[in-house]
Amino acid sequence: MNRMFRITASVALGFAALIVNTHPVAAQTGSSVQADKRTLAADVRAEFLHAWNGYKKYAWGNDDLKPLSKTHHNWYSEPLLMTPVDTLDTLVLMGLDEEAQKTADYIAKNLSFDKDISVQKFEITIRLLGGLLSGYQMTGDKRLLDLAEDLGNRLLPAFESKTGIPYRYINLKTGEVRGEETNPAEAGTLIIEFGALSKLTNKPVYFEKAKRALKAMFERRSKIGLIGTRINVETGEWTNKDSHISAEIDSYYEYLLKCWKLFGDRECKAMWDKSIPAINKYLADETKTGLWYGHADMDTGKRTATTYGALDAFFPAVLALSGDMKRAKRLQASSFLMWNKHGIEPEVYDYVADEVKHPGYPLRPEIIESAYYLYRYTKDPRYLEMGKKIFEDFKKYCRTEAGYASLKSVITKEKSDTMQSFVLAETFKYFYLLFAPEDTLEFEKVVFNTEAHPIRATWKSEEKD
Ligand code: DMJ
Repeated sequence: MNRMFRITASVALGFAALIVNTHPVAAQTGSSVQADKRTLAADVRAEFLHAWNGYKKYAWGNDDLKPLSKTHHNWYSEPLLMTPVDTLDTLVLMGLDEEAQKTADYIAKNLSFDKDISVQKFEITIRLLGGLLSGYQMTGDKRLLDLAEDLGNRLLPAFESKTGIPYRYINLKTGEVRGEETNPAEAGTLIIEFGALSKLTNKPVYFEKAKRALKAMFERRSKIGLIGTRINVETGEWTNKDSHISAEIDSYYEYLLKCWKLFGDRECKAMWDKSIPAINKYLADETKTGLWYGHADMDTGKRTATTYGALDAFFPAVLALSGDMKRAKRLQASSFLMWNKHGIEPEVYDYVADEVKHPGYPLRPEIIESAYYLYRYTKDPRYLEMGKKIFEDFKKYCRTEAGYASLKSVITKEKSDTMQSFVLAETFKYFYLLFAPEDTLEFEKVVFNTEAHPIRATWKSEEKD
């Protein structure tokens, strides 16, 4: 188990034992939240198990748990085991080795991609391809890599458009594509997974296709260096020119930077280096409450909206990873301000009007992901305090008898009947990693995909400076 990450089963189990016997380190640390770290990690792990066991009891073998009705939800006409695949590496990281072993066995025996269903390439890539690859790296179970390769091959025809920008949907059995209109996030958030697949199978084709798609998107940036929200994969024309770091664009930027970090690819670094000044010039917004990132027209740079939201909260992590700690810290402070307005962050918030625009909260991880990065880089206990407050609110408002439920409204706190797989893949993982001992995962040696699956470059990096 977990050979590639050098967290052997015994070390992981040793950690499990440590968090039961709490406190010897606590007395020496000074800060109270530092002292609480082990207790918090144990609490996160217990709550993760509560949600995972709810999925197992009421939804096993299906994609997601419906935490209020205690039933299940499948994305397509047949399940693709979204939750087990997305959760596997969290089980390993939490030292739940027996559970991880059983889950890996179940996936290997029951998951088949030979299905006549048209799937959303982006979601399948970040959740399933990413989950299978990190699961393989952590367990050494070759069956997971074989599944990943089969899936990668089935997704490849989606790249066959005139521009090289992939179609949004592809039939897993027939290879038939649809969805000519796509967005930068869906088209440009593929290279970690496809690139890692290339490196692990020694077949360059996956990396090449994903890189071509990323470049095709970058090359269509405006004269002032911004990209839009929607694009036609056949014509390469923008169909929506709203520019921002939010939904439909967000992880495109994340992957420009991470492509360089994981593969040492200098072209990716150059694309990031050329993109970030435009983001900071036209999208960054200084207000009396701090630093935010809003919306602007991609051609003129003119401000079109002063909204930020739960998804945008990934950006402090990316800024920190790029070395821009100053903006990262300031933006994280703004995310936390947004969180505290109602004790849970809304999907969309107008930072000038101080008004919630979209009140839902689907249990998103981004704010805690950023707290984790900032804590790892600064060791400043304020990020532990932040994580503790977020976790307490998360438990208070979202916990149900069967697991955790999204909120219809962060204002009324009314719940809705969904618990997406990213809750177990990302939200609980980042909470846990924030509080757990640092050697739980070698942060500096992995690159997380956008679904929080850590990928480690076990191959020789070719170019990195
Ligand atoms: C996840 O599937 C990924 O983090 C994606 O990049 C954005 N949306 C969800 C989590 O909010």
